[in-house]
Amino acid sequence: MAKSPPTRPSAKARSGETSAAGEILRRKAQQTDDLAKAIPSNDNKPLEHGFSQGLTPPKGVTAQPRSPLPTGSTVSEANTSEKTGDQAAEGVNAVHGRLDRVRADAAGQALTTNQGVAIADNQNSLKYGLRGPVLLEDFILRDKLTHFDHERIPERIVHARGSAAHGYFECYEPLTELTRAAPFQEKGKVTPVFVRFSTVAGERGSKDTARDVRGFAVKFYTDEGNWDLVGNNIPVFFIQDAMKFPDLVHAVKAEPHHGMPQAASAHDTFWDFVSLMPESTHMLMWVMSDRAIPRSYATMQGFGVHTYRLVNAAGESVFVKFHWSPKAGTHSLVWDEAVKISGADPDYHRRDLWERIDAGAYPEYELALQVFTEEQAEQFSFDVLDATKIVPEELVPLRPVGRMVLNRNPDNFFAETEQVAFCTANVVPGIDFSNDPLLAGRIHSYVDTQISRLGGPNFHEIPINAPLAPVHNNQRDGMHRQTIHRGRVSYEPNSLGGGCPFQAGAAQGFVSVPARILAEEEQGKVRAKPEKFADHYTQAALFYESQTPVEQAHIAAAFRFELSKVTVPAIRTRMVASLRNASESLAQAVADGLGMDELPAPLPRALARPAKPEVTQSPALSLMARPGDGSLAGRRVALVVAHGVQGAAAERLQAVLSAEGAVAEFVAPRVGRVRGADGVDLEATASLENNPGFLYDALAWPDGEEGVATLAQDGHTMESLKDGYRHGKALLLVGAAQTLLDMAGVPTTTPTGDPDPGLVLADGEAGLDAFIAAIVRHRHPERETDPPAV
Ligand code: HDE
Repeated sequence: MAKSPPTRPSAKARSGETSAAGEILRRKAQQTDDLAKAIPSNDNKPLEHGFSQGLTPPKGVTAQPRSPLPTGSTVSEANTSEKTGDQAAEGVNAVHGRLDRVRADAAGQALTTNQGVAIADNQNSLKYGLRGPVLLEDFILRDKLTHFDHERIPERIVHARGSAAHGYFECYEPLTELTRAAPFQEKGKVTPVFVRFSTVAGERGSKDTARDVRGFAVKFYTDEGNWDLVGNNIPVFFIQDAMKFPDLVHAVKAEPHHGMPQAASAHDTFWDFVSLMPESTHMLMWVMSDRAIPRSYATMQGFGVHTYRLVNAAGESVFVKFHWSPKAGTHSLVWDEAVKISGADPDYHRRDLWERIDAGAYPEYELALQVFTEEQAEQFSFDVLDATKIVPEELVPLRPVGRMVLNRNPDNFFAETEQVAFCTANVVPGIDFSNDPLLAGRIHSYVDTQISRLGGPNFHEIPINAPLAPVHNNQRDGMHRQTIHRGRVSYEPNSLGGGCPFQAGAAQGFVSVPARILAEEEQGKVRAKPEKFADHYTQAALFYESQTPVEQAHIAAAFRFELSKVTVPAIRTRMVASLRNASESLAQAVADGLGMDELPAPLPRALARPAKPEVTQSPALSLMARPGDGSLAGRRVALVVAHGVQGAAAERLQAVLSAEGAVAEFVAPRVGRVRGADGVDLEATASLENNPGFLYDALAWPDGEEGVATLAQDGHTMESLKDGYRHGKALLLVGAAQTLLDMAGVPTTTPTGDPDPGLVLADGEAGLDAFIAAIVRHRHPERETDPPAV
């Protein structure tokens, strides 16, 4: 094999003059022959056989051309123009790589057609006379309308509604003993990421605050290709086998006859299906918990859900589960609040993500791994290939390995957020799959769906999807191909391209971990599940029993709400019968809520005697287990004011909260200037009408008799105060503002007669400190009653 670097012919040597003499063609022929001779045979062929050879594929046979001549498409490539650009740089595919080359900016530029022809008049169609017919020859009008007519692409079948951001992943320490995956090779190694969060059931234009699972999909642009960790904010799933996914999705989406309800599981078909699929029970617990109504994308966890594998350079593999934990802590909305927000601001989570990043309060998440061996997994009471099961943290602790920071908003929603195509099939050397049957279906499904959603097999060339790592293969053509492949070789093995692109071999390339050896009786084609998959209730009980009483009450209330929307009594009964197998007290609470006089008999269980679980309480499963870093970053506080407020004190309140990282804004009956009683005027950036109080994390009413009197006349004030109280938020009422409490019927003690920890009535610095502490606590559920007293 020739080792010396290829020499490039100078531009002069490649000019038309010389080629006219035939010299260049003669050299091309000579060098092509030399190249072909350098690979006299395919020496790797004998290595393609046998099991052990299969584990360590060899590097492909390759030879270096003497110059770019023999592998080029044409000898005229040195005749460059502004359009062709320079002669192809060897080993480069510029379609991939950084986004700069496709970012467009029209500043200072004239309007053109898609062919780059400047448009003189963008106001009128071309007509025959002022009042005459429009002419077919108006290519400018047709260029514009034709493109417009095709501006939409099919939305995602699930996870249609989403929002995304750019950022990076930073590795804490080398994990080389576990994996050869590029992001984990060095301490401080930074890998760019693009992350898309989503709801599942609703259409693209649906509300953000639906009760639903949230997608948490991360695309790592690693040095060795793209790795997509396409997860959710809930660590388990409804079903165990991909065969059931279309059924699940058909059941949860709007019912097909009338297209309702939008973005909601509270309807007959969903509950009909899940009550007949008892393996859903564990996931139902999570989806009925406040996890399914997160406060923001920055305050929810993420999970890879399936068991994956890590593989080190020696080919040794362990099982792994991936966990993302938000630095800001896990915080959720309450249901009444989520319902109201969906009306006032359907873009609530999208806006929150955008504003946090624009304000520099970057969402941050720590990545932790649960690592265990195949032998350990064999001993667990549950099957790690069953996506309806977690591996409790108490059984296998979390090992933090890095952090992810989202620090840049996309430039263009469509080009990036909409066109990004996540595929569970996208793994890199060092990451591999387990035999989870749900995962297997996903490995097929994502690529398949992108082909129709993004219009063909070349969606990997769309800039947001293109890896930073170079791409070279013999795939060709198809709709919307961007790459202009140089040369005439598009097959392997070859000698005319010097064997390139050559097979990378085991040292550099992706090698699948050889499958686990199966017991003799497991060998053979079969459509069935492993026995442990039949335990449908043990972990549902574990989740429910690990929640705080408030969380349990919210779960019961959510089941009650959802099932009260079910119109078929038999489905309600069936669901309550199923819940009895997970928790008698929950089943009873739900039955009471639905006015059922007696509990139905429990549903028959698929497994009479499930294995004894290792863990029966897991405090880590409570949302309260991750309160966050105690900062106010990203919290929105309404300072409710009207003419006659004490301006200076209100300004100070705003300054202190802002210094703590909160977004504190003046909200008045109308936007604009608010006159302070002390001569200090304020600027209201929102009104109680355009931004109702329930859109804020906390509310404060500064002092000032005249201002308070005005607010007392405004029904929005009372609603804001009542909502703030009902939703458990931190409330500060200073001086005269405290009279509003009585008017709104808001008590100052909790139902048990204790002081309300979220209601701050103190003045001055003490009041401020108490208010900040109350906001950090996020919610004050001590005041909750069911039904709400206020
Ligand atoms: Fe998906 N899923 N899914 N899913 N999923 C899609 O891919 C599918 C599953 C998840 O922000 C689709 O590009 C099957 C589990 C996320 O663009 C589709 C099965 C988990 C996203 C698809 C599952 C997910 C998707 C629709 C059962 C959590 C949004 C459009 C075998 C671990 C990604 C698309 C984004 C999207 C198929 C189950 C997460 C149709 C067949 C389990 C976060 O390919």
